[in-house]
Amino acid sequence: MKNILVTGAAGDIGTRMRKLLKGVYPHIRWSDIKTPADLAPDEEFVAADLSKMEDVEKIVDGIDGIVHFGGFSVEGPWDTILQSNIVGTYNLFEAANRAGVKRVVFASSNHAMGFYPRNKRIGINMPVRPDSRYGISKAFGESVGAFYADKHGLRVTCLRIGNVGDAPIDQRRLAIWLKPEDLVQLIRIGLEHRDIQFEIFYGASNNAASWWDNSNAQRYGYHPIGRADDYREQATAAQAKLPPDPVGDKFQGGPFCTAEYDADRRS
Ligand code: 15L
Repeated sequence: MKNILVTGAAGDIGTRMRKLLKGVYPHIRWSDIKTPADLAPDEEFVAADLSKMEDVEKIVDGIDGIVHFGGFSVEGPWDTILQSNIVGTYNLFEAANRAGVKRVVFASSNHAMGFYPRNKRIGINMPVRPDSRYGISKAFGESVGAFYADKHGLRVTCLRIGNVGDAPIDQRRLAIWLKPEDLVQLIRIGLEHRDIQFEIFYGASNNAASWWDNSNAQRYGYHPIGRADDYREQATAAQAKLPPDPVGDKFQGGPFCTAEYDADRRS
């Protein structure tokens, strides 16, 4: 992989990856709808609105592999999710396929599975249970990826990312924390491992409290170095300051499950 495109360059994860992926590939083109504030002079940046196919065609030109973080990264109104994540992700895969791109790493999310209860260990062979319009868009993106892999031979890796940060910040994040360096490992497996055709990995570090079976990623050599348990005390203290959330505390997706929740009104 020589020429890499990374979308979502101005977002939180994109900003971290701009530092950590520097020098890993000979040429990285960064893209986002807005220019990152801290863009370095040696970084190639091309602005694109993913909902516009002509923009997407420009950014994928000459690219071997894509890491797709772009789009709307939390719950939002339907039209925002529709344009940024549904139309945008479709455009990305369609343009990539037409341009002869070989691989795509798609940033999916734990919110595609958010309505599984926390006491259930889940793997990659269980039906999606999105907790939000955002989660639906991530499940959609995984389906689009599978379609382009199966029908057109694109090599696709979907990362169901938990929470990327310097440390887990509450009880839920003790289970789903992803150390940025571990995300780099997962991206590199997706872009480089010769056996990848279509795979789903959980984007989580080595977390004792994890509710995900990530053996599929381990099969491809993933060895996370982050250990959420090293931060247990501070995460537990931070959790103690939060108000109880009877819905969110029960489900893996946490507050994404709570927002607009009224399933109990029928009982
Ligand atoms: C996500 O998918 C979001 O992009 C991020 O902002 C966090 O909310 C994360 O999930 C999470 O579940 O903590």
